[in-house]
Amino acid sequence: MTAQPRIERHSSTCPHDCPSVCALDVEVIDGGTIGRVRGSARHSYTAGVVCAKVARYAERIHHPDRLTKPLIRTGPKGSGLFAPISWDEALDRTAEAFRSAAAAHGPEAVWPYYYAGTMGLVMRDGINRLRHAMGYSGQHSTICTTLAWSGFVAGTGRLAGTDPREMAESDCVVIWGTNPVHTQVNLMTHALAARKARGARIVAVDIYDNPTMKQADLALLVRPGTDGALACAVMHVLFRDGHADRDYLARYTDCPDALEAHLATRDPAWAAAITGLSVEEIETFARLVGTTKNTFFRLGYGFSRSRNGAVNMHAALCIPAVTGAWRHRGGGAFHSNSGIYGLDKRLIEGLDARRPGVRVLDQSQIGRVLMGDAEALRGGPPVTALLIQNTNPVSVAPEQELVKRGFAREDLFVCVHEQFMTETARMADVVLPATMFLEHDDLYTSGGHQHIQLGLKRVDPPGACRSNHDVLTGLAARLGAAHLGFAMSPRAIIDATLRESGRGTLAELEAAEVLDAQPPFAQAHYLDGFGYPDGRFRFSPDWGSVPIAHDGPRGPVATLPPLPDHWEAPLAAATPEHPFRLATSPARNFLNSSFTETPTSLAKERYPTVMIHPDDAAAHGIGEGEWVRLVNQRGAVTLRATLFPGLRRGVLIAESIWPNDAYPDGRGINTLTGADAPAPFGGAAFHDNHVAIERLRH
Ligand SMILES: Nc1nc2c(c(=O)[nH]1)N[C@H]1C(S)=C(S)[C@@H](COP(=O)(O)OP(=O)(O)OC[C@H]3O[C@@H](n4cnc5c(=O)[nH]c(N)nc54)[C@H](O)[C@@H]3O)O[C@H]1N2
Ligand SMILES: Nc1nc2c(c(=O)[nH]1)N[C@H]1C(S)=C(S)[C@@H](COP(=O)(O)OP(=O)(O)OC[C@H]3O[C@@H](n4cnc5c(=O)[nH]c(N)nc54)[C@H](O)[C@@H]3O)O[C@H]1N2
Ligand code: SF4
Ligand SMILES: [Mo]
Repeated sequence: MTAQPRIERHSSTCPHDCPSVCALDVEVIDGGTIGRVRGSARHSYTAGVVCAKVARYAERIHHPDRLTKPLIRTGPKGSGLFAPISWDEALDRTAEAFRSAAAAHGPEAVWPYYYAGTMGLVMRDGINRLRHAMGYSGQHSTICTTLAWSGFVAGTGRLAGTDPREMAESDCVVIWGTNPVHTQVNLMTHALAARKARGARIVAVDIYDNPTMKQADLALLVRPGTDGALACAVMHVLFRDGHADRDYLARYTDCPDALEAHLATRDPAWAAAITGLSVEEIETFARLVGTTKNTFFRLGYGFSRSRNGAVNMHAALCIPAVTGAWRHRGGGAFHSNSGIYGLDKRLIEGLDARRPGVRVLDQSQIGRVLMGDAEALRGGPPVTALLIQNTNPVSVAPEQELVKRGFAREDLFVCVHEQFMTETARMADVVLPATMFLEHDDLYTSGGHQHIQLGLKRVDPPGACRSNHDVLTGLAARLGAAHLGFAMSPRAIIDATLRESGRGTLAELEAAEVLDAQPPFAQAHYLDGFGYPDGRFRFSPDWGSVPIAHDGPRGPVATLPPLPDHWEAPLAAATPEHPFRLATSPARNFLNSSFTETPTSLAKERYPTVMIHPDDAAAHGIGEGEWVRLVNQRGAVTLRATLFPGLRRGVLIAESIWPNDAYPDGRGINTLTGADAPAPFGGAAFHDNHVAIERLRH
């Protein structure tokens, strides 16, 4: 007779790089095996829902291919030949490599490189403590949020907005440039609840008829990078038809008269020619948001991933300032709440140890940095040693040809701390096995809602896996990096961080499960003033001094349009040689490059494809499922075509970031994407590419 398994249920937090930051209920079977993972029904934003990827997390945490031992390279770089070594030896070798890099070129030759594979603050950002304590090169984190945040804060002066739960009280939800059915499923829960309860209309704005667009009452299919034109024409109609809230404009905005005059020529016919929408569609959208005062604008990341992305984000954000939607419950705009928490990060990031004048390198330009591009190196020494946590640049970073050549450099030492043998780990000299979120303690904030949450250790890790914190502590001891944070446990760091931030204690948070940090209504709706000294929304931002915290250099701000507009100039426009515009939108079953290792996600996504309009396919003699090559000045990618009518002609969509080696010649989609830094502060224009498409004959 077999004993009944013992099932415990624990609360946790999804650690992945997703605005939803779901509160989880996790089954632990017999103290060590993860069972079902559900969305917490007690959490006001998660509301009992998680995405399918995380519901089947047992596949990822108990994956047979997880790294469980430190490894050292035994064959040529990238050969995949490694031998197990002890932790002491692995950390000694890594510390020794960092010491010799610093001895030869100064500490800036070492570049700790990280991103948000875990969103836990201790495990994600602790690497900065080592960086600052040692004077290693800085990282300007541009790969995801820079364009979007710059555009939003340009208008509001602060990265915050309407409580996303207020969507339930809205009569019109505009889902603009995000595909939440794939990327943050909980947004749909709240939007659909508004529709069900009060007949709210759902509008979606995207460049292909994705599953979010299919759920919309009004689906606006724009050409890539033209959202600024749509926003301008909508505002033109609002002024023209008396839907501008002139009292609000006078009290809360900087230059409504200049805006109105500027928009006089930007009418629906003008925007129709640019966006590909009909005049009727633009008029319908404008009438809807003009007559529905409590319209909720949910502005996503996707439409900011173009070289004019900050301008487009700002332009869309100007609409609720014209209608005065911010005055109403359920109205206004929301992009990210990352600005509301005000946590004191000194202990986690070692900000007090930071040395002035240390160079800061652009994360997205890792290919250029490693290939010795003098501008990317900011005139400083070469990078000869990397420590990588929570990111997989040999897959996700633009300009992959440079990235791969850079990682292959014989004089470069690379230590990768990972959960799986990713493409980046394969290029390493030392590979260290990492814990997963249920195997370590961490603290989380959320971009997509307003809670501070915990994710505590619930099971032991497999094999010899160690947490990011433990690796950093081990390296700090060997390198002589002094900081209080290296002498503390993650729990002690969490407790101290909460206390020093006026957010209670670890024990209190553990008892309460979550802390709701939502600012009061008047503040969230900016009714007590926008985040600029005069309290006014900026239709005409001073782009050079937008108040977002970042370490990078400023882009060519002089060229940015002074008022919301269609800014064509920086786009990778279609040309006779490269007649198609390519976007690399997210796949449903992968999360960036994570979950490309789990069997169910792989089975559902099948293989890399590019969507093409059937008429374009016919014009190029391309049939369903046939092999094609996408080509631009950076390289060529071979994948299969799939015919999709829900696209504008001349537009291609390649969903996902498959590993390079999922493509027949080992070149993945980021072979084609660029790392040039868009205005005003850099970023990565993943959806702004021009390419040619060629049919391959076999
Ligand atoms: N399943 C899944 N979930 C994810 C991710 C994933 O890869 N897969 N990634 C996670 C991460 S790191 C992030 S930052 C978030 C991002 O999530 P989102 O905010 O949703 O942003 P994107 O995924 O970049 O793109 C969203 C949509 O923008 C569209 N788009 C592209 N260009 C334009 C344009 O010019 N105009 C308009 N209107 N739309 C455009 C794309 O076609 C896509 O449908 O998602 C997170 N969640
Ligand atoms: N073509 C194209 N490229 C893109 C995008 C796109 O839309 N199109 N999106 C971009 C965006 S928005 C982003 S954010 C980036 C993200 O790209 P990545 O930073 O690569 O994103 P993730 O897949 O979230 O996580 C990376 C790795 O972190 C590891 N990891 C997770 N938790 C831990 C941990 O606790 N410790 C350690 N040591 N490792 C851990 C995971 O195993 C995973 O391999 O990709 C960008 N690249
Ligand atoms: S929706 Fe996002 S936060 Fe929620 S479980 Fe899925 S990946 Fe995690
Ligand atoms: Mo991202």
